[in-house]
Amino acid sequence: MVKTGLTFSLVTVILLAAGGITFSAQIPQPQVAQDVNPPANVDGQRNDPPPPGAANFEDCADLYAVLYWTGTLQDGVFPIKPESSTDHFDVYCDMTTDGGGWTVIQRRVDGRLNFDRNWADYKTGFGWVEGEHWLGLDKIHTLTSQNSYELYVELQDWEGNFAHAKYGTFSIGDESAYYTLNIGGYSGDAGDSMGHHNGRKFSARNRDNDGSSIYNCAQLFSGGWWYNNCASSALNAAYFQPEDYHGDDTGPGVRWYHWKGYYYSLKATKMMVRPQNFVRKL
Ligand SMILES: [Ca+2]
Repeated sequence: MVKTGLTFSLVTVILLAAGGITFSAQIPQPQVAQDVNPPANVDGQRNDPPPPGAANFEDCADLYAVLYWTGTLQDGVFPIKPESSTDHFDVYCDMTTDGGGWTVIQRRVDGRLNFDRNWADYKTGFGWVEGEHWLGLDKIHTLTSQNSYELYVELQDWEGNFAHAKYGTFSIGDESAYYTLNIGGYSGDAGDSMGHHNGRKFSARNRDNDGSSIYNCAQLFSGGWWYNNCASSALNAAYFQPEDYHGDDTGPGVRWYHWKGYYYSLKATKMMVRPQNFVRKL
């Protein structure tokens, strides 16, 4: 009984500390997917309304403390609402990697989702929150402009190896600034393959804002990115099964140059963001 009382009072403190959360607010429950992706012919974003009484968590880090103190901490899909956003939207929360609290903004797992898309799709987002997904440049801007954020990039090759790159600084401009990338403070074991793209505008196949006067890099790589001339990283690029990929004979694939070189196409990628002050908040 003492333990239960203690737990409840801690929850109470957390809820009160979070501010603005009434006791009628529900603790969001993850929407557990049976499959990591829906069938390949389904292509659209979830647009479910938030659960009744859903509290306004501005990102997965904000949600982390409540799930932690209620003993319900797990990865999954949750509705969030950044400060300047008018609506809730679903995101995938990684609550386990490197201390958790990460809001996923990009994920590839098996190549079934087409990333060779125009500006409008990169702006609004596409795919499935629980599977292959691009959150959307407007939402990434909204997230990363409400606080100081860091970025975690997780990579997997076809031999079962993982590597990661962490950036202590990450934000992107708004559309009028072409979603310009601001990134720095690398650490990790994958090598710094996004530093080359710092300060670059975003490009998609119908919007060439890259640093090459010769190429349309987004068309060359078949995916949108903050291309320079052209890329030491390109995580939205054309996806290949290993039997279909033959190095520079095939062309660029899902690239992270400082880990695997220019002509290796990765199996899986995940990009996710978290406020820089996340650890200090707990
Ligand atoms: Ca160009």
